[in-house]
This record gives sequence, structure tokens and C-alpha cells, in this order.
Amino acid sequence: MLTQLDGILSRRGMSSPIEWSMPSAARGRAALLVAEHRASGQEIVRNPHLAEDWANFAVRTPNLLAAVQAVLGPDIAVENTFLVMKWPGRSFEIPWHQDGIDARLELHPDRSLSAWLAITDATVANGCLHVAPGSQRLGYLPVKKEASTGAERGQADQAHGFTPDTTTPVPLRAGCAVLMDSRLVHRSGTNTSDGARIGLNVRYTAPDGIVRRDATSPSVVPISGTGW
Ligand SMILES: O=C(O)CCC(=O)C(=O)O
Repeated sequence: MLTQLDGILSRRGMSSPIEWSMPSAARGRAALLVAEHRASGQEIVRNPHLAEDWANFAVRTPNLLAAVQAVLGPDIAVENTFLVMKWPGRSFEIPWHQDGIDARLELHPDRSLSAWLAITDATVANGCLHVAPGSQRLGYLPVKKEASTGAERGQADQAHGFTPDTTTPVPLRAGCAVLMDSRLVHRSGTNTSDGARIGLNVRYTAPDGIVRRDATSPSVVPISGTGW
């Protein structure tokens, strides 16, 4: 039985794995992304669901959408997507943060969630997510004011004592996803493998899920329901 403090997903603040794609199809997409971005070494693409068919399709895949609707109800929109490509031999990590808060936005933790979709396999060696299970119970933490080194999300202002003892890696096979409470504290490490690691983070919201949002944000894209 979940208490109000636990939030909408589980006592751990997460739910996985959700299959959003056949592994072979996800790996096929990853190969195309590597071909497109390897030479430039681009690590982040913001809001690919607004410009690229594959990402617009990925956020609507039936199994994933059903899992999101089971928690948030029938009316679902995508507020933001964030594609992260970690190249071998490059030191690049995403610091501790919470997806539902940053300098420009706050999402209601009961009416929003985020999903991280593995496009390649995500392993400890190639820089998978690490989460602090149960950290959603802390609520939103103070957000660092200046822009972070990429996460753009609510980078926690302090380390808040999260250590390898209190956190856990979330390895995922290509084509699987993890749903996370908007307050769940997470990070990801550097890719020390010899292949690319690619994942797509999606922020989903119900109609009443946006508490605060600035005018420069791209528009929210409804993907299901009639309540928009
Ligand atoms: O893809 C990653 O390594 C982390 C992405 C993430 O945490 C985010 O976009 O909120």
C-alpha cells in the first residue's frame, strides 16, 4: 500500500522495466543516431520529439503510453524530451538531479512522471542511470541556480549525502524503459565502454501537472485523451 509520501509509482519511486520497443528496433535506431552524430560528438539533443519522427513515435509507443496512463490517467502530454548520447572515450556525466523541477519549471509530482528509454543497452560500464530509491520522499530539493553541465534539470544544489551505498544502478536492455517519480534523485556516469550509450528521457504530464513553467518553453504536446 503506497502512502502519499511514497508518490504515485512505488516506495522506491520508480517502476521498471517497461518494454517500449523490440530490442532489435531500438538498436537499429541507435545505429542511425550513431551514424548521424558520431562525427560531431554531439551529446545532447533537446526535444527531439518536436522535430524527429522516430522520437515522436517513441514517446507514443502503446506499451509505454499504457504504463504512463495507468498512473496518470487518460490525458497525457509530453512536456519535454532530452536525448543523451555518451560516446566512448569521453568524460561526460549527468549530475544528481530531479526531473520535475528546474529554474524554469515545476511539475506536480502526483500528476507527472518521467521515463528514461534505453535506445542502446545501458550498463554500469557505459553510463546507465543511478537512482536514489525512495528519494522522492524528500520532496523537491533546492535547485542549483546556474546552468548545469548538460542536465538542465533540477540539479540538486548539494550532494545531499547520496553515496553508492544509498543509490543503485539501473541497467536496462535496449528497448526497455524505467518510469521515475518526478522527484526521484538520479544521475548517470561516464561511458567507460567501447560503444555508444544512448537514451531518451521523456517528461510526461497530465493536464494539471504543470505548476510553474516559463514562457520560453516549447509547447506541451498532448498525445492522448480529450481533456486538453
Ligand atoms: O541519459 C542520461 O544519462 C541521463 C539523463 C537524465 O537523467 C535526464 O535527462 O533527466
